[in-house]
Amino acid sequence: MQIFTIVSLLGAAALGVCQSSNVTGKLGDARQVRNNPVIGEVWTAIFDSSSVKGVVTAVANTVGVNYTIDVTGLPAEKGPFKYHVHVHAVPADGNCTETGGHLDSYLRGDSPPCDSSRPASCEVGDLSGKYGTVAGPTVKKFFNDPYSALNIINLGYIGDRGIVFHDSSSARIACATLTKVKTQVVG
Ligand SMILES: *[C@@H]1O[C@H](CO)[C@@H](O)[C@H](O)[C@H]1NC(C)=O
Ligand SMILES: *[C@@H]1O[C@H](CO)[C@@H](O)[C@H](O)[C@H]1NC(C)=O
Ligand SMILES: *[C@@H]1O[C@H](CO)[C@@H](O)[C@H](O)[C@H]1NC(C)=O
Ligand SMILES: [Cu+2]
Repeated sequence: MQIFTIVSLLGAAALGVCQSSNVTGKLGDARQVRNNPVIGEVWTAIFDSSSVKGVVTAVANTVGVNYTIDVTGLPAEKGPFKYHVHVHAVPADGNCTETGGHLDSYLRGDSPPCDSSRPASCEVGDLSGKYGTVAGPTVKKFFNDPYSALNIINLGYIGDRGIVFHDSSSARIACATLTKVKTQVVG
């Protein structure tokens, strides 16, 4: 009886592991982006609240997007911090709630949490799930996300959407909109 119980518990645990390792979007895993129209095109989200200042830069790459986080003023005692691409831009009043939920183009949802060893299976916008949370107060971090797009026809399009930082209670402590940097015409 005891052995039977242990065996069924182990079986249930193994099943749980199997299921969670297969979690993906309703539309499947995110596809790598290889059709950005202008490689090297730069978008920035400028943070300039009373506390958090700096910039998150997104550069169109041959595969996905190169992100650089360069911010300061995150209240270190409230970390670690998560950061995501949310669906909507930040409105004029700066209310981060109005950026909506994570960019989740493949309809995965955020539960169970992103498995960073399978980034294609995570919400496209769940950047900290895929590439790690950050500590404050100052962050400098670079990563490439193959699933983010700067081609508006792609599911993973991040342009004109909000970048949001959350503290350890998930409160939205800072947000800014990714905006295309005007091309400099050298002449
Ligand atoms: C994942 O799903 C596939 C197909 O549904 C199945 O064959 C495989 O055993 C599953 N893998 C795990 C680890 O659950
Ligand atoms: C993106 O980052 C990779 C890795 O550092 C680099 O090789 C590549 O040139 C970068 N792409 C652009 C467009 O800057
Ligand atoms: C921010 O927006 C949310 C959702 O619309 C609203 O409930 C909340 O009151 C707003 N906060 C402020 C400070 O305006
Ligand atoms: Cu978020």
